[in-house]
Amino acid sequence: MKRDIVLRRKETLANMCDERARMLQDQFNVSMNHVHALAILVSTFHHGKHPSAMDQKMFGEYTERTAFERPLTSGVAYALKVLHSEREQFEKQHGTIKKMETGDQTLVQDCDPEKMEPAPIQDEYAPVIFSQRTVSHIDSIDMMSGKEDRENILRARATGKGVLTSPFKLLKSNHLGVVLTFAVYDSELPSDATAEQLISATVGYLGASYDVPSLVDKLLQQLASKQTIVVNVYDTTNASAPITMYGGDVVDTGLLHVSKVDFGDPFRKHEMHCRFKQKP
Ligand code: WA2
Repeated sequence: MKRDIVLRRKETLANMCDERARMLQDQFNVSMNHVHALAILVSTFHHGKHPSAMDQKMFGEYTERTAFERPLTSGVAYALKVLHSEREQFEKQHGTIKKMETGDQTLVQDCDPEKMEPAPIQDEYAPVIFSQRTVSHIDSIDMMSGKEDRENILRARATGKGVLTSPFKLLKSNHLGVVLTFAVYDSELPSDATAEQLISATVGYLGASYDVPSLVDKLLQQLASKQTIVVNVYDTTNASAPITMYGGDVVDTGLLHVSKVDFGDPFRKHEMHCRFKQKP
């Protein structure tokens, strides 16, 4: 009898956890597909037309009106690939390329574009030229001057796939988040293109940021399960050093169920951990 109850409890927890993990994965997948489509939009109307048929006003309006298509994202932006030899020309047209400040961004004045420093000399840069209003604070910032963004840009353009950062503190946010990046290429590339071909055909990077805690909260709230179970989401890419993406310190209440979450980047691994709030 007691064993039956324990078994039932275990099953209930597993079902609730798997359902939530699948919802999170599905919503992420939906928004990833739309971010991919935005990369094609920029390729078609900004790089595919001379002169460009796109500007900040159009990008801002379009991304605002289609925000419902990208659940869990806090904003999207487009950064241009600029070589050092092109910097002067670029800055004449778009203004100074700014360095990403990785200090205490909780202070709003630290993000004041007037007070931000020019990017130091590099081989190349990735300044943001178009942004959704919700992330307009990254306008003109060289995304290659941030460690996580830079790694994402390099991996996105060499693979041609959508890639994810590990969780890190986003600019102007107090939470951990992740960034999804798609490279934009100047020509249709063969499906067997080499990394070198992909890198040299790159013209820019379309990225989306995910403020994970607030967005996962919103998702779980819809399920009215907050009274019953406690959910944590981890980046387990480095199995011996998991990074918390969502949830607080764990309190051991006995049962634990682990559901896999696939965010579509085979380089990263994620798990959802679920526990009952109360001991039986
Ligand atoms: N977007 C928003 N907030 C951020 C951030 C970011 N990256 N990085 C740190 N805080 C334009 O991959 C190209 C977006 C980067 C894309």
